[in-house]
Amino acid sequence: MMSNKIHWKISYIGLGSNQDNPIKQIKNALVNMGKIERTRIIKKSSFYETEPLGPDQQPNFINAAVALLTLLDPYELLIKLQHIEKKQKRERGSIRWGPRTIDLDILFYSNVTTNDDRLVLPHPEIQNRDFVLFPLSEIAPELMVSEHLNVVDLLEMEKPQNLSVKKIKNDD
Ligand code: A4P
Ligand code: MG
Repeated sequence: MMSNKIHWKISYIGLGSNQDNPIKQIKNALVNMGKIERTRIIKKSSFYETEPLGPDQQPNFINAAVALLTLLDPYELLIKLQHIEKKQKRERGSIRWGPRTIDLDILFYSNVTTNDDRLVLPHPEIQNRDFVLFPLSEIAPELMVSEHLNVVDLLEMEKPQNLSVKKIKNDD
């Protein structure tokens, strides 16, 4: 009777929004991610208000991170996340330019490394982005990002751009 072959994998997802009520967008994305089949959210970070990386003339972002356990493979998970992005963009009409309502990036999927047109794992910019490292440090401080450096080590290092990241009060 002990023949179950299920293999839950841990994955870390970065969430970002700077348009159309970003806090609401992140909350909606968390609800939607909670409904992904064969997947469970096991940890959630606080929300952070972060200065935009990239074009200056855009609102601050709200960023957060979650840990998932999933039976989906990385590409299946990516498709589910893209469905959520699509759903949350469609609800407020289609602005083609400018900031995004919701961005869901797979930061890590177990110890998988890939580099193709659809998916790059681990996400290649983690170490340069305090808006990813701060939320990640709450849910996975010891996670090794490069061969020798974990999330907390990287958080302490100087970044090319010194963009502000502030934890915000969360009402839930
Ligand atoms: N893709 C490849 N690897 C991955 C992965 N690990 N996770 C592909 C998710 N998607 C991945 O994504 C473009 C393509 O990346 C997808 O088709 C997917 O197959 P996208 O979400 O359509 O485009 P994007 O996210 O706008 O592009 P890009 O270049 O990934 O932007 P970034 O790096 O995500 O940056 N400033 C602050 N403060 N906070 C932010 O969250 N985010 C961005 C967007 C810029 N500045 C920011 C923030
Ligand atoms: Mg993205």
